[in-house]
Amino acid sequence: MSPVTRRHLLAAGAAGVGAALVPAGWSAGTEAVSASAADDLILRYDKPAGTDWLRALPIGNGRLGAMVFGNVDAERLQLNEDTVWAGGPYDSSNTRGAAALAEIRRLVFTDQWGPAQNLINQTMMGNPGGQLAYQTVGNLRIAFPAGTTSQYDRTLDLSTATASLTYVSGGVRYQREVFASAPDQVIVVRLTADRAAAVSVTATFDSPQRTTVSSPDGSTIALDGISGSMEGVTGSVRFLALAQAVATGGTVTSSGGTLRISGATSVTILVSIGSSYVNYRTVNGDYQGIARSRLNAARAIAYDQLRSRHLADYQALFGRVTIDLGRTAAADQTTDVRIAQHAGQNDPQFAALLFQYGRYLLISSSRPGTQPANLQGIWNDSTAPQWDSKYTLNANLPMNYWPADTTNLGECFLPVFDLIKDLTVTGARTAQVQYGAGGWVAHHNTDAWRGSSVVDGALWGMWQTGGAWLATMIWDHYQFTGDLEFLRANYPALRGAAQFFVDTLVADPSRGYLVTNPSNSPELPHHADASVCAGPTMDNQILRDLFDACARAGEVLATDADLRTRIRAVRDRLPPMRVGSRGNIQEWLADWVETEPNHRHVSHLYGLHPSNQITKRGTPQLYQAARRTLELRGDDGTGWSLAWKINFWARLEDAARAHKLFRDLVRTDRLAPNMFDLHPPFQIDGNFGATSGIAEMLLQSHNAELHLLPALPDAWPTGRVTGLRGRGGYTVSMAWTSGRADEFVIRADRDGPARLRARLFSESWTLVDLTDSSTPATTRPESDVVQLAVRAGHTYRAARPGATPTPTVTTTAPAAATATYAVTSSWSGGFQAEVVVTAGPAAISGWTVTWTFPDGQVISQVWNGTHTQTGPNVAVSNAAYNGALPAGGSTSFGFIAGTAGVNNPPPVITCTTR
Ligand code: FUC
Repeated sequence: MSPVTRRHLLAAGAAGVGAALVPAGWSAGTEAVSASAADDLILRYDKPAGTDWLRALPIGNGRLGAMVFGNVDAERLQLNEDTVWAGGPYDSSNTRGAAALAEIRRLVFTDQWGPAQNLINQTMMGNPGGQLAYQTVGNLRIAFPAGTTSQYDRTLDLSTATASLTYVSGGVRYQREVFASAPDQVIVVRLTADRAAAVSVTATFDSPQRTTVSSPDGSTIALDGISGSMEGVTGSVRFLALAQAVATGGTVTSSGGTLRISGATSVTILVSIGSSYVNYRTVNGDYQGIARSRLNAARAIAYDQLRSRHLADYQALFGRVTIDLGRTAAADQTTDVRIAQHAGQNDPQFAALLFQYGRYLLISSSRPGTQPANLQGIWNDSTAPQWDSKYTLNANLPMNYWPADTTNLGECFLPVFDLIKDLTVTGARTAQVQYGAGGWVAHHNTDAWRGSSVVDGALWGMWQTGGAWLATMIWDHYQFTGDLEFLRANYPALRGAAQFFVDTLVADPSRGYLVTNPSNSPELPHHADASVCAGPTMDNQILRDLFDACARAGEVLATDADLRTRIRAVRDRLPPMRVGSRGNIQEWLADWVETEPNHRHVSHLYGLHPSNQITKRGTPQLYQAARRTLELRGDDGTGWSLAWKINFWARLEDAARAHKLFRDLVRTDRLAPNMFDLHPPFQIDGNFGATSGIAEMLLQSHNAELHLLPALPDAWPTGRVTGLRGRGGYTVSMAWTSGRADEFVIRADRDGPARLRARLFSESWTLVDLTDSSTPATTRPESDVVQLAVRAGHTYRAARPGATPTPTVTTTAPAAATATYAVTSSWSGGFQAEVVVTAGPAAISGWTVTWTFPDGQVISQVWNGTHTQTGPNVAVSNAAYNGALPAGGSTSFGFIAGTAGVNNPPPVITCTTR
């Protein structure tokens, strides 16, 4: 159940119908439901989504997704399963490509771009010439009796990954709660009321796909379908969605595809979906068996168990990072009002919410074994979505995964490496038949079938380094984890990506450099209607990273010494970056001026972010030129373009400008009411890019050092973050007051030298190894840099003298703490309770209270994971509970101090409730 504080119950307004979304922006009602600090990780609304998908709330377990509309009398769960894609396995490679390559290259090198593009369009396009779309499964619709309602409150709680709804109708308080469980692979819908026998609903499936509906048994409905045909490829992914009701009290029947529940006190509807997609070349999976076995397994588990298993799984990931950027009364408004009014308000907590929303969306759309998050994550209501809701490699897919390692969700990255592995097969064929080359190649898009050829026309698709960019992520991920097995398993993909370019780079006749030809600087014409070129700057930057990654991985794995020598020789002949006549980073080999000065792609700053080839201290001239490039391109852009620019400005260490770009993103034309980023239309890359950008403002590690608080804006004067990750294997927590660092707490995964850069080190500071209480020896290579030898498993604390320490080892502090517990208010069928925790000898902070109520429900709530308070009386946690008031019973809660997710299991403190 979602926590409903008494204040909400009193303040909630009447339900209405959500307004349709106008693409150029939307408006929020002005009346605001009052929220409280307790709800800081909650998206909250006082109206249903109506028919507006961008007001519905996303839930997901990586594979299954749903958009929950929260309409009082007509609930809609728009359903997705991440392998339901149009078409089926296909081989897109164009066998004519290799023969035409020499002539295409000649045309490009002699600046005959139009004829070159024509020839590419004739000989290099994949077959089909476009890729295939990710598609919806359909909808589960739940009809409730119509009636007048009041006290409507709709939420998405990021700390529990649960969409909830409550309202009062006919004197009865109704609750709805929906979550997608990863451990049990079902979507769980829970309907309750505070009066016995008050829940009566019917449920049906529908879909825009080719489907049939049925009632396989007396408590289940089914939707059996097959994905659509597209681009001449026959739809072949079969899917089965099942919904089964389990009721307490009342009756459940199912016939003719309609599920009827009447007179129940509570109902759990389990939604299970199976798909026949096995992998990119096999679609004969037992989709019905999968759907049924998941459902049968989940049915055997009590609702409370389903919920606590979901919470344990989700919170183990989500709880690794907490963030507090300060809070103002602006956070008391509903989420849509906060977005609509962001420009005129100081609402630092919204940055924390958007940051955590990105992490929530990644956990919900990308788990080990699932498909990677596509352009819309896993949430798509269409059979023909914009840009096919696939994987665009020239900006969007990489951006989706920028926050994966930095915000401590490394596991969520793994589906990308599976996709890369598939592309090493399909892309090897494309490399061979279209380039006569070894290794593998992927161009600017791919899909569930791992299409690797050129698509959409030369102007957009003739870009060779999509696979190369993906392959660089193998090395980057390894830098965070140090996982040798991972590196060994993925090294062949890295080597194959490099091999392709060793085989295909050609010497630029006028300059002598080795360059890609044909390629482009993504989607930007350098002359009218001409984007095709040789050796665009972005390609050269990506290839430097790829060759370095491959060579260094080969070294670490002690393999391929000869190849390494060749790769390094090729690398040294790549064109260097150049400063153009306008003081900018040149985007092409020639100093051309882009045809669209404000184009959304700023590809040639790949070298600034995500790469590290342009740095403030290492390449000061290029750094200045990168600044100038961004000034020339301007701040405006699509959602993802703004998000990338937050990262760029963070890397330039310009906190004010990074924050300005963040604010530009929080506008009604760039953020939907449900906080989905708008290109427009909805594209999830902007969400992930924003989360990454905020992480980059707080911690950077791209330059063989941890740079702590490199771009902290004035707008977040006092705050705290825990659990960020840095390359080299560091987990970092930081606290600051009035713009000045109080402390950094750094845990090292591995032995080695650590370089720490921070303004703090130019002032006075202390450093201690918290694990053995020693004072590490340090050197000061620069005035703001401290260097020390760190040991695996040790935690180090650098602090401003006098700053209150945050305990990081938490097994003793909570045990020494005491707590008192009291019911502070009650209402029909529920109550609100309060706990006051008193620290032991040491002050404690950064704590979580998990409430476990007598019927086994776990409510992880209030300032869960984010509230930080220091001092002897640590503070109060409130929880609301809708259920029978326990009379004199015993209620327990777990208490965690320190960094959530890093702690040992919390001790359980038992209190008497009355
Ligand atoms: C690239 C971008 C577009 C859009 C699409 C999915 O083509 O240039 O802006 O994000 O991918």
